[in-house]
Amino acid sequence: MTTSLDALTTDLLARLGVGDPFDADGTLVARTPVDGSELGRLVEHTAQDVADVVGRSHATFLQWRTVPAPVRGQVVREMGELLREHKEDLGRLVSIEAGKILSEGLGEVQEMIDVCDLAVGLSRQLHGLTIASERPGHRMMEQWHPLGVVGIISAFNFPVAVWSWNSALALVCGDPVVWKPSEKTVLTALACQAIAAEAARRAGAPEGLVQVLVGGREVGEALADDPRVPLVSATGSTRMGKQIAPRVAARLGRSLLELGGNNAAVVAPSADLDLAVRGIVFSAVGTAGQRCTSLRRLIVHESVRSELVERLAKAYGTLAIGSPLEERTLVGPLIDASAREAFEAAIAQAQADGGTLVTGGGVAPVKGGGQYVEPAILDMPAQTDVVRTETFAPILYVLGYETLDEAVALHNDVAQGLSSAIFTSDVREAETFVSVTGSDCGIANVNIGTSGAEIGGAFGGEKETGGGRESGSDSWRAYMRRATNTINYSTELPLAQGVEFV
Ligand code: UN1
Repeated sequence: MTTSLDALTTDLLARLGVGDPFDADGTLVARTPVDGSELGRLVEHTAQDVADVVGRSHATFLQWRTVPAPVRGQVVREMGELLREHKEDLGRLVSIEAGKILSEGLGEVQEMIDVCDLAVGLSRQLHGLTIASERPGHRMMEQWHPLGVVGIISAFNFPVAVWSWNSALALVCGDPVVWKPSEKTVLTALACQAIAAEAARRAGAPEGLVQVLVGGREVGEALADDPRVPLVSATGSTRMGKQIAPRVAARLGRSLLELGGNNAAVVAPSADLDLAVRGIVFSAVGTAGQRCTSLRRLIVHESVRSELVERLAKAYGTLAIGSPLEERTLVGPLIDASAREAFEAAIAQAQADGGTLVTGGGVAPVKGGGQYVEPAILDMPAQTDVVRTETFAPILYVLGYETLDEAVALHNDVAQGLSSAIFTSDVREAETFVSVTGSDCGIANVNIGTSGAEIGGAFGGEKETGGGRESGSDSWRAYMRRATNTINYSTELPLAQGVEFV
């Protein structure tokens, strides 16, 4: 099938240094959610290919780990430079392949550039502690050493940024990466691989620091099972995490999990509603509700509930739904038909539970074969099972509360624990929400939405979100192994804990 999107994609891939990745005999069909059309077919890797790729990656590791960390940082610096040069092309490819609007596609590439900058700085700061020894003439210290091959499994919705959080850090930490992207976004992964290869060439680093595996579940499982991969960083649904984590654990490997969210915002009576409406609309509708940080539940004080719902419905009415490549569009397509079916089924269930559909909920009248829907708001009488389930689509459930304790209890009464927010002008409420008795999430914000985190903080969440932390702060430690060294520079051999022996 030939469409202009085909031609545009081919052109973008060429500019990004990918060449022609397609093979008519391939079993993996690359599609664009913009109109559902086929972009080309790719050959999938086998379990044997995974073993070969991991073997090559491990050989690269043995070399890469001896390169001083600040020198390793040069590859990531070149990656950041290349991403700046190719921001427009890669951002557009993300829009075509994942369906997010162009501004968000570009934002995703900016997120990659930001994390590269962070990692370059980190390459001179991968430090351990010196610790006072209880024994005379002894010193204790810790060193952080490269860990080994890092396996990355990523999702369609942030096809490039989440990979860069992992790979920019892994590379400076001395670890090559083997990456299994979502089958829905292989082309952007190949573009990143080409950029990483060029960065390595410019920095004079070894080849094969970043390798991509094309395929589905079998490929992911082979990667998770390989003992030469000490860390598997997996982003996706809780269901996927529950399949991958036990496999990695069975060989006592480590996993870094960033799984589902069911993010809520509390809106207090003192909230600045103008600001709240803007924050809520971006978090609930941005990326067509397909971020792990998307806002799915709104817990509103009864005194502002009807006014807020009315204002949100009005704001939803102004959102342009359509091709993500058109400048005025704010809501692009869902990734595929099964996402649209899940959207419809959740809305039907919420209504059966007594919810009132305030706005949206239907299929949007957009021409072509894409899965475009009208973002929905449902006013709910209670937090029923469907509200407690993450549906990866633009559905916002509204719940009411009377006391902050009640709001926090409702907030935390879900299986997931990724992101959260409170809109309030009351410092006591704000501090309570982010305190130990408040939100139980990995991310808790005040007067901003649940999505759109900066890379400087540690990103991730608790409970069924999986407990991992990626990107900023001290997340780099997950990609290294810590060695504790006790050094005796005396002529005696005192034993710790006062033990006497020979
Ligand atoms: C994701 O959806 O998996 O905080 C990542 C955000 C983005 C990252 C989302 N910076 O919304």
